[in-house]
Amino acid sequence: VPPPPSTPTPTPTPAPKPLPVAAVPTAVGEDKVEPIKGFRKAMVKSMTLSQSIPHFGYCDEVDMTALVELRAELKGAAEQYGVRLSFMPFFIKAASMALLQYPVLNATVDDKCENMTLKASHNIGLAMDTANGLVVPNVKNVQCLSVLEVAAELNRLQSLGLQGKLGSGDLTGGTFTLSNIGAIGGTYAKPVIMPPEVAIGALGKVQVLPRFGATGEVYAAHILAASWSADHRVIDGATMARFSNLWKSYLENPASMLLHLK
Ligand code: CAO
Repeated sequence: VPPPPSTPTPTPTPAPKPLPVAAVPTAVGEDKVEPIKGFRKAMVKSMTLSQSIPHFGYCDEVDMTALVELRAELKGAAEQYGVRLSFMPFFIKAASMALLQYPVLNATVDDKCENMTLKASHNIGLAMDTANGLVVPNVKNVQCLSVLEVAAELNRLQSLGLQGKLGSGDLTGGTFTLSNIGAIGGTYAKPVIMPPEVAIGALGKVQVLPRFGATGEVYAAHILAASWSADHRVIDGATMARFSNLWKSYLENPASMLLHLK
């Protein structure tokens, strides 16, 4: 009699692992309803309004290597006047100088988008992260100010912003906005236009990255990414790109700003 066919013995399925037990039990708190008021309420209004604007986006990178050196040189000199010199005053002044060539970007449009006003003053707004949320004070008449004067004004606005003491004079009348989100982090952003303005730029964190020099050598470059948004009903992409090129050229070759400084 042949032996019965041998049946393979099934491998036992391992017992499931027990769920990890948290050493410290986490309490489930209560949901909290917060009224939307103050600066946040203002943001609801302006950002809802801006949703009706068709945004055109444009990004480029700026080699800040020369400007990083220049700022390091000038920082001490500014401190003698009690002024803290970050990159922002250069970004703002270069924007104003480029706006002189492209005034259509320093403009406002009316509610029905029937009229555009090219603004005589360059009141450059800067998005500011404060304890009370996002505020956008502006530096008035940047076209008439030196880089040092822009820096001093920026220091004043920043200190008022931190104390929650910015007044409506500083918060209204902006004509163009820059948002230095790179002070917190990040590279690219998608900035939202502050109506009735027509353009805004967001600046990323300056990063040290390898880039090629004029003769093909690799060097450690300080790179800033800039992301622009423009109101595509009234601004075409070519204008935004040309403005960005000029702004970038001032920052990449800060000595060239001297030629046009008044
Ligand atoms: N890349 C690298 N370093 C940066 C930088 C950047 N993009 N921006 C700022 N820094 C540096 C500054 O040069 C400064 O360095 P030092 O100590 O060596 O001088 C330091 O970081 C601190 O700068 P700061 O933030 O105090 O000053 P600032 O003039 O550069 O920026 C302000 C001022 C108000 C724009 C910024 O503090 C801020 O609030 N940014 C956030 C903006 C924001 O929230 N945007 C989102 C809007 S949409 O919700």
